[in-house]
Amino acid sequence: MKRTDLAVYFIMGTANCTSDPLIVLEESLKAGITIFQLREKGEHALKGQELEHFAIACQTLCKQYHVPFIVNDDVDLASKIDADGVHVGQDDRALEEIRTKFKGKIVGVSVHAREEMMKAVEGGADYVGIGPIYQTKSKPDAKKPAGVTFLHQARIMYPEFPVVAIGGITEQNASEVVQAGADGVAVISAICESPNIPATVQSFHSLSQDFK
Ligand code: 3NM
Repeated sequence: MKRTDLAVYFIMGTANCTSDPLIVLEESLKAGITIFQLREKGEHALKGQELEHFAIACQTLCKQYHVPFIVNDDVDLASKIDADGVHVGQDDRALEEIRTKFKGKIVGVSVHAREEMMKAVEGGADYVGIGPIYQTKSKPDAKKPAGVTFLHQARIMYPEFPVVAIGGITEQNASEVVQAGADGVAVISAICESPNIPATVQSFHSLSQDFK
């Protein structure tokens, strides 16, 4: 993958939307998000056939706009519907196993410290997600906000490796993470709760361009 693919990384599941999630996704795709991750979590999360149908509907929209479609955690679903990739955390299956299963696809890994970052890069990840940078209300079990210190170190350690920042990123604070070295921002609420999705996506885009 190219580092520019991470510029505006939209993450969403049905729990994150107050209106029709497919309409939110299409509006974001039209506005120019560069990559999309389906992250279906929470008490009322879709499961089984319903989840698969929803995932395929998201995937179909992403294909129309030539935007990579990534599935969070659910390696079996990603594989079954032939998603463009998977994103996994530190508690998910071993990276080596996933890398083998998703040959030629995008594999993203969440990392929080130097050792995790080294393991992800050596294990064949295509990109890493670093967070939470700021306080987030979208992930109840998120770690403590870490600010941009590690993000900045990660960029120094790996000048060319694709890195996206996540957690509490808004139009107001996004420039700080891009300045610290992120190739882009991964957001849930900034887009799901935006009163003007095209303007929000555009503001994230212009930041990544300013710092290139
Ligand atoms: N992962 P919002 S923070 C999905 O730190 C996710 O790894 C995180 O949502 C991590 O943009 C997070 O609304 C939630 O803060 C991001």
